[in-house]
Amino acid sequence: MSEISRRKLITGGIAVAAGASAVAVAVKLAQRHGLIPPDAGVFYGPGETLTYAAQRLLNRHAMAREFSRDQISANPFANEVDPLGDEFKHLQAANFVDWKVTVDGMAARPTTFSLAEIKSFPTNSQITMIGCEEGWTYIAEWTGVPLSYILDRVGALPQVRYVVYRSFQHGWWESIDMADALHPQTVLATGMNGSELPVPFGGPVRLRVPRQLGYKSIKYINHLTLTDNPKPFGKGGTGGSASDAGYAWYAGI
Ligand SMILES: Nc1nc2c(c(=O)[nH]1)N[C@H]1C(S)=C(S)[C@@H](COP(=O)(O)O)O[C@H]1N2
Ligand SMILES: [Mo]
Repeated sequence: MSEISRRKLITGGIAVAAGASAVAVAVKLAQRHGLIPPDAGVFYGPGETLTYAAQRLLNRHAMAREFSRDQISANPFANEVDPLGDEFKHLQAANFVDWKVTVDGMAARPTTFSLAEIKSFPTNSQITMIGCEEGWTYIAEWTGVPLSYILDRVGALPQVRYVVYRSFQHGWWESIDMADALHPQTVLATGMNGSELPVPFGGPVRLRVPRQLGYKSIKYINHLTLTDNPKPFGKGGTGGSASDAGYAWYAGI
């Protein structure tokens, strides 16, 4: 069973056990605390909101499970991506020296960083599992600069509530709230299993969000925007390309 259908079952189970009125109360509580995912009321109903709110009230600081080095998958599976195009090939041929990551939006010091700058920042490493909504998983070690460091560096303003992150690959983008953006395991990864992050796995830069399903770990990151509202981004008003396509915006695991 895929992670998403498993999650639906669990959510459904909670809703049935609690009864519809208890769900309504929980949704009111969630509203009071501002714990409403951007896609609420679009494709997903109170059940999804409840999952998100429960996670945020109970698990805000929880860490994604970390594994030992001997549990790293021998043959990690890189999900196929659409062709990356000539511009990407040129950047790759030059070892990505001209790769840039722009950070803009609600920041005191919006900045465009070179890949070399990103790599010069303090890093941490984590051995975590990535799981696709289609059911497969693998375990790897990712190394990168915590997103919180980048936010600090550009002077994120207090009103920032979401980080929108976009891929060089047109149409691939997501957003996360501050609980995930400031989480110590959320990193702009440039390394994997002790080497440079390979292109099939999102090199040169991927946002690794280990507390959510794989589709939130966008590859080929070149643009971050700090905002108080991710809805105007993209076409569907749900805060991400996966949620615009009908998956949950909050894909916590
Ligand atoms: N730019 C970009 N990022 C992406 C994707 C993609 O096709 N393009 N696929 C997503 C999906 S659906 C999953 S499950 C993971 C897969 O990660 P992997 O290739 O390391 O297995 O990457 C995510 N990030
Ligand atoms: Mo996926």
